[in-house]
Amino acid sequence: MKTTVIAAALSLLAVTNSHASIVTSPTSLNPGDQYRLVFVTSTKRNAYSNEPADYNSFVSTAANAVPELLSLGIDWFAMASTLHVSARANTGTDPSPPGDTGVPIYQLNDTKIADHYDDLWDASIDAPISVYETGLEILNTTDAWTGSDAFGQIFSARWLGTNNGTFDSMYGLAGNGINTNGWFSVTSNPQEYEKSLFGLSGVLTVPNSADFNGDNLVNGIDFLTWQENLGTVGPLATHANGDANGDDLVDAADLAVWELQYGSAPPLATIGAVPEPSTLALGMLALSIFRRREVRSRVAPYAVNLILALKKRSRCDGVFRSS
Ligand SMILES: [Ca+2]
Ligand SMILES: [Ca+2]
Ligand SMILES: [Ca+2]
Repeated sequence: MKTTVIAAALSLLAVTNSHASIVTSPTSLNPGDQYRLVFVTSTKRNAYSNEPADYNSFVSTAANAVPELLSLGIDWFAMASTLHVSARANTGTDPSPPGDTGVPIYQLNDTKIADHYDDLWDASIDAPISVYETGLEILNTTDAWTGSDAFGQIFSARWLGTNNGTFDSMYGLAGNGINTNGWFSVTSNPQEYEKSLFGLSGVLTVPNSADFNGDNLVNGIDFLTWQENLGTVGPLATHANGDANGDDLVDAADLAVWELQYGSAPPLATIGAVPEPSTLALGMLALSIFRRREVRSRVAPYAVNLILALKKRSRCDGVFRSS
């Protein structure tokens, strides 16, 4: 018990002590939702190289120097065009077919930049990209190499590493002071200049979480939230109301997540695509819906027992006032 409490306290301390301003799991999304993260490198480099891998390595080095980003275990890509590879292609953000292809893109202060890849590459972003990988805000502006036009395509004779009649490459602008129209393709500069780059993560998924009140701890308070909203279906079944797995139901499956995570911090974002619900999971979901009334009738004694147990624990962790 003491070990669990100390571990939870230490993990909380670790979060508050390092880059507290970095948000790696956007608060407006629900478990199961996919997204990508973007930042501006605080480090700068020239634009001599014509190799996408060099720029990808540069943004990865910046990201992986930050514990919160390193712990995601995700790949990072430079939003940059070279001779044969556009920024779209290098980042896997080709908006094809047109419409709403792709996932939303957030920066590290929880601000959404684009709803999907079409929105990213329509020459205008929803908000300036204004946060370094360290979580620091860029109050004015800073340059970032892109080698691209405003639509994320290779800029003719101005890609990174070009020697096609010129040694100038295109750059864009980051920071709170920028115009969000044409942000990605402002003008060109000599490649010897040192500039930032935009780094984009691979696709991340918001994990199941039973931390319903967002205090970074899964405990009895979150259980009470689940209990109060048990049986809620549809738009009211939000994460804040006890939907731990994002299926728009507050039911026994959410309690199972709570039980798994009890006494710990909620998990970090996970990598990759949302797995298709397995036959087993679908079967369990059907069963949980079928049993909802039964669960409701059974939960009262269950909850009482659990709260009694939690009150016993309160001598250790102070979740509840002792009675
Ligand atoms: Ca847009
Ligand atoms: Ca909580
Ligand atoms: Ca649920």
